[in-house]
Amino acid sequence: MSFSAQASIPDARDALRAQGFYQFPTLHEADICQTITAFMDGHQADARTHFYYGQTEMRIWEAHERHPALGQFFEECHAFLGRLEGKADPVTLLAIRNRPLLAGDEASALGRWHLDSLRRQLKIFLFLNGATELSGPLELLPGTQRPSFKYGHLATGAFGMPWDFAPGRARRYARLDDMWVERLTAGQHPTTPVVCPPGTAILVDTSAIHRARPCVEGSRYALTAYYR
Ligand SMILES: O=C(O)CCC(=O)C(=O)O
Ligand SMILES: [Fe+2]
Repeated sequence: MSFSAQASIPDARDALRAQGFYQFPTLHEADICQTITAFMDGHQADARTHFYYGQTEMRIWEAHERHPALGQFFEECHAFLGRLEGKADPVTLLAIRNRPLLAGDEASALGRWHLDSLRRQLKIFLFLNGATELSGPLELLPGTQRPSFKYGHLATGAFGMPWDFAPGRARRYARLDDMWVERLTAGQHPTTPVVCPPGTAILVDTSAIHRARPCVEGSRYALTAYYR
């Protein structure tokens, strides 16, 4: 069965509002997940393929145009969001593969916590081979997507000063201070790493504080459906 087959719209709405994410109750078909990871491993890098963190992270953009199984997953995401939001305004599908950071590359483990935007923004992730504590799970701080949290911290300057929001300025919320986030996780907002079996999909409001935890062992293959 595919990931959205038994999803509940009221449950998704409640979870998004309270926690900032909703885990779909059904795993995506194992054979389709395997087809996609094999496709990613065989992919020849092109202009829309980017590498980060000493080549350990590969991002294949416009993934929905590259294989029927990827196109079908993206279509299913649109259908679910259409039911949830009354519309789906898709941007693109990313296929992302992470392998362990290189020995001694401490820099790539830092500066990862961020918000994608200050306003509510939805993404659907599919963890094709699941995720472990060590393979670089998505982590987020539940509740930090709430307007009361975001706008409260906007006033403290933690997400940037008013002049950071001028066009062309780096947005401070795109790279949060690690120590500041660690204090939040030690207090009211413990982090939730999405440790999960292969085929797990989740819907996330990426205006919550989140990051991909550094991969130190194994590998993580994921799809990310982007919406406006
Ligand atoms: O790949 C991940 O676990 C999260 C990456 C991220 O920050 C995002 O897609 O917004
Ligand atoms: Fe993000």
